[in-house]
Amino acid sequence: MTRTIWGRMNSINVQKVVWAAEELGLAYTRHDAGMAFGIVKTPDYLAMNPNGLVPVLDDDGVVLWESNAIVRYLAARYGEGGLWPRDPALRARSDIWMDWQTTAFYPAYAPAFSGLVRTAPDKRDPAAIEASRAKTEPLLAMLDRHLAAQDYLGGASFGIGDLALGPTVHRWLNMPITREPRPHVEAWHQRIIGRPSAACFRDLPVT
Ligand SMILES: N[C@@H](CCC(=O)N[C@@H](CS)C(=O)NCC(=O)O)C(=O)O
Repeated sequence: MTRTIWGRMNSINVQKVVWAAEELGLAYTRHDAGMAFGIVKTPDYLAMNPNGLVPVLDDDGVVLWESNAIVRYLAARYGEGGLWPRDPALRARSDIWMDWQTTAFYPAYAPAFSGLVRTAPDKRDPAAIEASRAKTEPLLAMLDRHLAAQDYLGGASFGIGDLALGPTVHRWLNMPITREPRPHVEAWHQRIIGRPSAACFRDLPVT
């Protein structure tokens, strides 16, 4: 049995997958790939992921890409009754946040992140950064209201939604930007990064 993850650890999408493997107690080997590490446009890599992005998982011959699909696969295969609740309604309540991370939160916050963290000060576009901040805050307000009533995104237990959204919110809370106080989001963030499995990303610099 071999399990391999490709992807650099400063990618939130790689963090999701590595965190899921850690949470499930799975053994794996990780190879850096993407950005400065290259690899993602080589023929061998494109044969695994024609999209040419990280992460990729090879779970003993089951080769997958798209981070949320990988997290769902790992949870379904190795976390039945835990990360993958048997009740479809319970599962779906956490799953909602995986799609929300990809379709709502990520597009809103990404320009601010790439502007403030991955762009040299003299090349930054302050208007784009401010527009991104202004789009992200209402989403955090909504998240804060949701988390006022429950400890985890899907309800009373840590789940796939927390795994998928956690690294992005962790980044937001650790990047150099002015933020509105969000007490329930901040308490949830502390709760999820306090899990032993979160050691794989919580202390890494935001780069
Ligand atoms: N929807 C994809 C997005 C994958 C993606 O955008 N990956 C980025 C890193 S977060 C990437 O590969 N960037 C190019 C690179 O690292 O070379 C997923 O969730 O896996």
